[in-house]
Amino acid sequence: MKRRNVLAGLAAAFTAGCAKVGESETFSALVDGAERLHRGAHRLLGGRPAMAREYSPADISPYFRGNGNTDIETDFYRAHQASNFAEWRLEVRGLVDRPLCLAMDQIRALPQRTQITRHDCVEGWSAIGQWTGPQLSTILDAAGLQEEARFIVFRCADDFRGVPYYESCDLDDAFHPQTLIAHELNGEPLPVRNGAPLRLRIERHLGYKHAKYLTGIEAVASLGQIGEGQGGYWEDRGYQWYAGI
Ligand SMILES: Nc1nc2c(c(=O)[nH]1)N[C@H]1C(S)=C(S)[C@@H](COP(=O)(O)O)O[C@H]1N2
Ligand SMILES: [Mo]
Repeated sequence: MKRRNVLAGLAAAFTAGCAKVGESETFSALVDGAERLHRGAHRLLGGRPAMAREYSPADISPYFRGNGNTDIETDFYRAHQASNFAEWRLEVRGLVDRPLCLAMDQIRALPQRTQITRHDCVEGWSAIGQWTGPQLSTILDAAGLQEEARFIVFRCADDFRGVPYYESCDLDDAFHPQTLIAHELNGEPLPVRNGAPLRLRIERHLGYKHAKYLTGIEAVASLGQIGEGQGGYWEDRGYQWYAGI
């Protein structure tokens, strides 16, 4: 898909985030801004270019188990589940020129990537699955990262005993071609246990980095003020932030 078509699709999502609806700029302003700030391809040249191994359809695990939280017992989540997540929104905010409020249809209308990868959990299990969704870089380019942005924080709908789950990554991983906002597993909408309706795929990293139940993406200059300051729910409890594999 041509870049301009992508941005045309996203123009409607530019509403200064999910809280305030109805403030939209002209389409041309959006295109100009996004092209000026396009930088994904350049970042990869200096970063960690290696791709995670991709597998063939025959390798797909018959059942992709759920781990950590595998359901959310809140009225918020139950209401979205009852309507098949048709009204779910992904808010893109923080150090961006154009905060976005992305509807599921808009996320599905972006250029999609499908990849078959192996998920490795520190608890000692692995599974191979096929994931589909837009690359995170497409969404970040549309929002326009500001110069001060250094990390992307992923906000989730679930918590453990009232402490919200969250994750984060640096810009090399955020713009990596295999970093997806996935809405399908094995060709079907994500099951609830695997993070319906949206979850991060950040291949080359351990399982806990792959934030499920995504509600927001936030560009920040530092992780110090978020959660306990270590960059993720499990990182705040002693796990490594750069959980590379
Ligand atoms: N929001 C959220 N994301 C999460 C978790 C969680 O509990 N909540 N668990 C993590 C862990 S430890 C793993 S191994 C994977 C599990 O993904 P799965 O449930 O699709 O197998 O999700 C990760 N992302
Ligand atoms: Mo895990």
